[in-house]
Amino acid sequence: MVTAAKKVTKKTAAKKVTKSQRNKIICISHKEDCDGISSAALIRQAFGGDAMLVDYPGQMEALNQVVLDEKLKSLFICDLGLSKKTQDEFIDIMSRLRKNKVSVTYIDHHDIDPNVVTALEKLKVKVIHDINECTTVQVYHAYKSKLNDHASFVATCAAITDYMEDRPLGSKLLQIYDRQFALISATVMTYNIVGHQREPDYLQYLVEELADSKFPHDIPNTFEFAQIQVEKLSQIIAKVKKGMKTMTNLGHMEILDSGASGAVNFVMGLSGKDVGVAYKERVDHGIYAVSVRGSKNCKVHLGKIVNLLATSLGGSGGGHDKACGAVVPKPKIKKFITELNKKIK
Ligand SMILES: [Mn+2]
Repeated sequence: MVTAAKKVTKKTAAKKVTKSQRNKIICISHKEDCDGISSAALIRQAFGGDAMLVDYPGQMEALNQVVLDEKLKSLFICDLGLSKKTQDEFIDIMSRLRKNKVSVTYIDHHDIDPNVVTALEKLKVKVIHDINECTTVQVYHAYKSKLNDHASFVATCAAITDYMEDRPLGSKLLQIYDRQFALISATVMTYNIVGHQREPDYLQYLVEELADSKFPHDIPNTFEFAQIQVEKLSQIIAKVKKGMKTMTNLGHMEILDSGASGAVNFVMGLSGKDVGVAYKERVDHGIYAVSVRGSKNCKVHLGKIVNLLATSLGGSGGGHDKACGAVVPKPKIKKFITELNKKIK
C-alpha cells in the first residue's frame, strides 16, 4: 500500500516538472527527395531542433511517437501529403498535440481535402499550403527573416527537383543563381538522397550540412556518389526496355533491384504512353510501393485518381497531378493497374 501511494506521488511530481519543461522542437519531414530534406534543413536553420526523416509508410508511426513526447514544444510537419486513408488519424493526432499546447505547423504542397484544412485550422494548427510552390520554397518564404542568404539556394534546388522552378516564387529564386549551377547542384543532391535511403545517419548529416549553408559540392564525395547513381540508372534503362509492358493508356513494370521511383520515368518515356507505373515489392510488408508519372499530355489528376483507387483496394496513395505514389496490398496490384488504365482514358 505504502509503496503504491509513494509511486503515485512520484508520478504526479514528475508530470508537473515535465509540463513546465516543454522545450523540444521537432521537424518531421519527407526523406525521399530534395524537397523534404531541404525543408528540414531550413526549419533547422530557422528554429533549431531535430529532424525526423520519414517516408509515407513511416509518416503516421512518427506522428504517433512524437505525440507521446512530453518535452515536445513545437512541431513542424513538412512535405508529407495526406490521403483519404491517413487524414482522419492525422487530425486526431493534431488534436491530441494541441490539447497538450504543442504548437504545430503543417507545410505542404500536395493535393489536400479542403475539409482537412478547415479541421486543422479549427485546432489552431498553422497550415501553410500552396499546391503551386514546393514545400522548401514555402518554408523559405514564411521564415525568410530567420534564414540566411544561402537558404534561397537550398530552396531553389528543392524547387528544381520537384519540377516547380517555373512557379512565381520558385522562378524568382532561380533567377538569383546561374541556371546550370543550380541544376547540377540540385541533381547531385537528389542522387545522394535517393542513394542513401537506407542510411538515416547520412540523411541527417545532409540536413545538418544544408542547414549549415554548405553547397552540395562542398559535402565530401557527393559528385562521385552521383556518378555511381547515374551509372546504375543507365542500367535501369536497359532493363526497362526489356521488361516493360503496355496497356492502352499506360506502361507498367515490376521493378526488382532498384527503386520504383527511379525507374518510373523511364517506364513512361520508353513505353510511349502518357502514364507510367513502376512498382516494387516491400518484402517484409506484403505490399507494393507504386510510383506513377504522367507526361505533359496527361490531362487527368493522377494524384487524386490514385488516392481514391489505392484506398478502395485497401492501400493508400496520392500526390501531384503528374507525379504520385501509392502503397497497394500485394494481391491487388493487377487490379490497381487495370483500373488505373480504365480511369485515365
Ligand atoms: Mn515536395
